[in-house]
Amino acid sequence: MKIIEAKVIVTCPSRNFVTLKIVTDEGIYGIGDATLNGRELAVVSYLEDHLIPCLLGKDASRIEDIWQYFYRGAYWRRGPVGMTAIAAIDVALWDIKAKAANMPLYQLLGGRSRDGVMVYGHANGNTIEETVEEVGRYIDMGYKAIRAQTGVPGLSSTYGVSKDKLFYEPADANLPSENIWSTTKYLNSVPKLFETLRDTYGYDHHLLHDAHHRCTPLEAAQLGKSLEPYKLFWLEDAVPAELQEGFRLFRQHTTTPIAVGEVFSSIHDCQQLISEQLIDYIRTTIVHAGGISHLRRIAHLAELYHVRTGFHGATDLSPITMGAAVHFDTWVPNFGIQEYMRHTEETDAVFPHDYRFEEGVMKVGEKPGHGVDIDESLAAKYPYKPAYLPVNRLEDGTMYNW
Ligand code: CS2
Ligand code: MG
Repeated sequence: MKIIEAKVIVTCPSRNFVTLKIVTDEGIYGIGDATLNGRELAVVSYLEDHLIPCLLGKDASRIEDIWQYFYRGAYWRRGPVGMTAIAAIDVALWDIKAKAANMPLYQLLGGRSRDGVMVYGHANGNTIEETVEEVGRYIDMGYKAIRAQTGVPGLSSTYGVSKDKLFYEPADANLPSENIWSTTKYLNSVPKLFETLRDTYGYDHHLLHDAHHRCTPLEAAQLGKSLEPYKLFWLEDAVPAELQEGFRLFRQHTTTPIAVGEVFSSIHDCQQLISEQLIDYIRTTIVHAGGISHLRRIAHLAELYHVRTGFHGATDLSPITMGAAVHFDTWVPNFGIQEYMRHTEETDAVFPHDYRFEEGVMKVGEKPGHGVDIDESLAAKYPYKPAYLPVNRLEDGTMYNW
């Protein structure tokens, strides 16, 4: 089965998405997500100028060999741009193989381990009262797990609090907008949010929180300890994880479960975190961590150390990634939870799919492949729009983590 065409489709229904479509000489095609929020065109060029010329003519059935060819062959290994490009090829080839076998992707991976995959939604508000109300809305929508983010008193903006409640898109300007941050103000306000949520709704629902890379290990330890009474499902991205051993200081002080990894692009970014059991959930995602072939390696390593999956699933990951992730989640033995930020109607129209949300879980479809397609003529109606993620400064002007 020869690859005779590979093209990159850039579209912007509500936000930018990059898609790779691979066509074979047997008329079967597959699609993969290549979206890297705020750096989309870097991946477009990496694919069009460097990978696609080497891809044409290859045997589409040789998924692993092609993955190794582009990983080892790049010489300059790892990193979000290269691994997102490789991921797009990998997912498109798995889509093709499953279609050729006439089976849904989860069957090709090893069959069902569960009927539905538990997902969590994003509730946010400018104040604790607004956020508590939003969490109630997600409970009414049937969610069993809800992430809660709220404004920080004294700060004009913060991560995770959006203008539009249901659809949070952080890439909000054609040049980076500047946010101001204070970890002290943040640490003083978060525990009150979860105390209020537990007082209001009790302990029947999972609550999650994303600290979005804003703490040092000691600050994360303080935060984790302060949240222990509220029994979070996880505290996410509390510390930037370049220094994996830094999580030892965080881990030793708190029993609040730890999740990290949405910005990771390979197993090497999390090997120590997993093997030293410094985390409970790994957040790597199909689109940014080398595709299904590499994510399987990460999930198998995690399984050895009691670490479960908790894949990233924000709106800047296309429905292709969501579809492939729900297949992966349906199979993977050490499944934890799947993030599910709803895409807009325009996005869903460009990417028709058969996964569906039912009473707090996501159900996978039975169509051959990952069950997601792209409507190219509709995609063409939404040209690329430059959009940057915000940057963050401390109150004294110091550049900080967004
Ligand atoms: C967030 C994301 O969903 C999450 O956990 O960390 O919204 C993240 O900010 C975006 O994906 C960045 O593009
Ligand atoms: Mg996050």
